[in-house]
Amino acid sequence: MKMFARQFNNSILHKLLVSRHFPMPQRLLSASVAEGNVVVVQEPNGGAPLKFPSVWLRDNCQCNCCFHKNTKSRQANWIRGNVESRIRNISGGHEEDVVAIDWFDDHKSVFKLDWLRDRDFAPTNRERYIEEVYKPSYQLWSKPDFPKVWRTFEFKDVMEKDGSFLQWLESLAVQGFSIIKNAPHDVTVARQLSDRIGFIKRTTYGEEFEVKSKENATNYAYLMSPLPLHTDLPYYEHQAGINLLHCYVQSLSHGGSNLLVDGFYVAERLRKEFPNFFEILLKTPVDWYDLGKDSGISFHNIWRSPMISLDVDGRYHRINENSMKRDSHFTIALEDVVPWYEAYDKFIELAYAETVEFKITPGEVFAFNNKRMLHGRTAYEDSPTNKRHLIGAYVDWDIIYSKIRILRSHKKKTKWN
Ligand code: OGA
Ligand code: NM2
Ligand code: ZN
Ligand code: ZN
Repeated sequence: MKMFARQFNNSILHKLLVSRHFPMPQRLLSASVAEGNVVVVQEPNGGAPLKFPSVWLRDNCQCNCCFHKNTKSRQANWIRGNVESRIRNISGGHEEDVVAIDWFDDHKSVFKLDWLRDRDFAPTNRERYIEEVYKPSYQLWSKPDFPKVWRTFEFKDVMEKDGSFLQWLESLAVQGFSIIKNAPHDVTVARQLSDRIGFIKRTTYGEEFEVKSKENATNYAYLMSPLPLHTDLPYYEHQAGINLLHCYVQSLSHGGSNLLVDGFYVAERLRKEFPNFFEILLKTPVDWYDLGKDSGISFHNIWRSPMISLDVDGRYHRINENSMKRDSHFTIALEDVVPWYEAYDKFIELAYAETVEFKITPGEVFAFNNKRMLHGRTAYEDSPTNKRHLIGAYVDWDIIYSKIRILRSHKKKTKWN
C-alpha cells in the first residue's frame, strides 16, 4: 500500500517534471527504440549513437521511487521487474539534454545525457571506465626497464599534498613499487602513511611489524639470513595488498640489500616462452601455510592457490611464491607433482634473471604491491652498535583503489552519480 502511494506520487512528479522540461522548442537529441528493445540515442552533433537495452534502462531508472539518492542504491526490487520492459513512448530532450521514457506499465523515467554517456556499452567507453575509474593498467617491467620505472616521492609531499599522494598511489598501481624519501626517524612512519591512505591491515603479525633479527625468531624474515624472492602472506585468502617497509636502521654490513622483480612480467615471459609451464602454474593449487606463534598468539593458516592467478578480464591478479611458506603437504595428484616442479623451476629461473638489487637507507620507505612484486633481501650481519631494523605495515588494495578514485574525482571535480 505504501509502495503504491509512493509510485503514484512519483508519476505525478514525473508529469510535472516532463512538462516543465519539454515546452517543445527545437529538438536536441533523438531517441528511438531499435530491434531487440535497444534504445538508440543520437546526439545532435553526430558521433556514434549511444545504445542501451531497455531492460537495463528500466532497471536503472533514476526516479525517487526506483533509486534512493542518498544511499546511491537501487531500491526498485527486481521482483517487480520485467525483462521485456516495453516502451510506450520515448523522446529526446528539447531544452535539456535528457531522454524521457514512458513505459507500458505506466512508469516514467528521465535520464540525463551525461549519465547515459558515462554508461554507454560501446567497448571504448567500457575500457575508459575500467582504466579511469576501476583500476589503472599495470605497466610490466623487465630488469633493463628498472631505471625507467623507478619513482621517488618526498615523505612531506605525500603526507601534505594530494597531488603527490595520488601520484604515489598510482605508482603502486602502475609500476608496482616506489620509494618515499626523507621520512622522519620515527617509529610511526609506516602507520602515518597507512592512516593517510585509510587504515592498516592487521595480520597475525600485528599492525606494524618489526623486521629485525630476533632471538627465537618465529618468522624467517626475522633472521639475518638471505630472504629469497617471495610475496608476504600467500597463506591468506585475504592477502595484504601493499607492503610498506620503513627503513629505520640499515645494516652497515655488506648485505641487507633489497631484491625486487615484477612477478607479473615474469608470468608474462613464462606465458610467451613456455606456455605449457604457464598453464601448469595457473591451474595447479599449492598449499601455502603459516604455522606458528607471534606475540603469544598461535596460528595455523592455510590457503590453497596456484602460483599465478588472473582476474575476470584475464589480467594478472596475484602471484604466490614463498618457499618458506610452501607446505610439505601438497594436495595434488601424484602424477601432477613432477610437472609442477618443472614449471616452478622455470618460473624461479626467470624471476632471478629479472631481479634488481638496491639498498634502501634510513628515512626511506619501500612500498610495493605485495600481490605482484616478488621481493627479498641479501644476508646481513648485525653488530652491537648497528642492528638492522625495518618497520612494516600492510594496507589492502580495496582501501587504496578507493582513495585513488576519490582523489581522481576531486581532481576532475566529478562525482560518481
Ligand atoms: C619481509 C621482507 C625485506 C627486508 O619481512 O617479508 O620482505 O629487506 N623483508 O628485510
Ligand atoms: N612478516 C614480515 O608471509 C610471511 O611470512 C613473510 C611477514 C613476518 C610480517 C613475512
Ligand atoms: Zn523509476
Ligand atoms: Zn617480504
